[in-house]
Amino acid sequence: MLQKRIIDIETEAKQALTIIKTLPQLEEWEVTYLGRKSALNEILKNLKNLTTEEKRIVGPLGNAVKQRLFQSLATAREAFMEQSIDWDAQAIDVTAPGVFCRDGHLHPITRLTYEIEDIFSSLGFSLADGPEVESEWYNFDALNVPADHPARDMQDTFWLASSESKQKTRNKKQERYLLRTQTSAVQVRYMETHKPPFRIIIPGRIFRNEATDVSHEHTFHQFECLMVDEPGKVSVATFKYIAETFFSSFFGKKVNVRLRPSFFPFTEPSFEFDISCVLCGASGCPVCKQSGWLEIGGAGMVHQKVFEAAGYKRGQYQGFAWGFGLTRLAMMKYKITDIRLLMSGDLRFIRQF
Ligand code: FA5
Repeated sequence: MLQKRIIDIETEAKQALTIIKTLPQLEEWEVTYLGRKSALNEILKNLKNLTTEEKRIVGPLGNAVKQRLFQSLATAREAFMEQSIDWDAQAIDVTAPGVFCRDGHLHPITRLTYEIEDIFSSLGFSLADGPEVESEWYNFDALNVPADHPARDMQDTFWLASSESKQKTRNKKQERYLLRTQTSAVQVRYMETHKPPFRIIIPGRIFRNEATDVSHEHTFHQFECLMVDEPGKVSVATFKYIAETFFSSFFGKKVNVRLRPSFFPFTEPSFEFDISCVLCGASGCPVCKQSGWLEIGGAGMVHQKVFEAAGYKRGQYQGFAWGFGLTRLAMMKYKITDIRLLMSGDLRFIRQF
């Protein structure tokens, strides 16, 4: 009796399918014949009330009919989809002009950073890094710049509001935080966890609370170089050689380096260093103000107090450090006349590189 009912359901469902004209009608058909409350589903749900003998016949038959109805539904749905596609509208016009898609590219500062890293890595230097939000200790104290020393005013600082932390510094005063004013802040961080000999470069973004003009930014990039070894193995001459090799490779022509006496609390002796003007070949031009030299950065032999702050013994090691403004170097390389353009985010400017 149930067998006949199932076969009748299948016959009725297939007949109903032949007169369906739209997709909503097909959905209705699905609910009627295959839905949760459909007659076929009711029969299958109540199988448990049948005798074992009946179950053996009704179960497989009910499931087979269900499968066949699902198959019919899929075929009908596919036919409806085919009909609903407007093939003419889908045709591709191969003569239509393409949509222009502009390529992205690296920012000139990023490109220069990679270029400089490549040159230094060919000279055996490895890369080091540090946080932009730095403690007063690494940015100043560890670099031999005491709190009340006028040298701290050489670099105007962005202090972090409520930067008084619960942590005490090594000299027992409250630790304060700032936006690092120089990549030199990474020196002691690195030395605390590494033993000489080593040679590293530290590229990075730094911040100074100063008024901006064509050659001064509040946010710019520096490049630091630190080489430390036993006494007698690293000297000012080593620095000069590395600097000349680097700048010659960077500018693709022979560049000379000149040192002038200067003062940095973390180096002794300290220098400002210039390179021979790459624009006029040191013969004198408006860019080098007819001097034949371009000011590049600061340098010196690492002060023994800096080594001590890192946990090395006084006199145990010797090394040089130098740092230069990467942003100013980019200006020279690409002949950019206003430093503020580089961080302006103005795509008309950036797209020229
Ligand atoms: C320093 O920052 C030292 N940390 C450099 C150093 C490293 C000395 C290791 C000794 C040993 P200074 O403040 O002079 O030094 O800055 C270095 C370079 O950053 C400058 O020569 C200049 O090229 C660049 N610079 C400084 N201020 C600005 C600014 N406001 N905008 C753009 N570039 C700047």
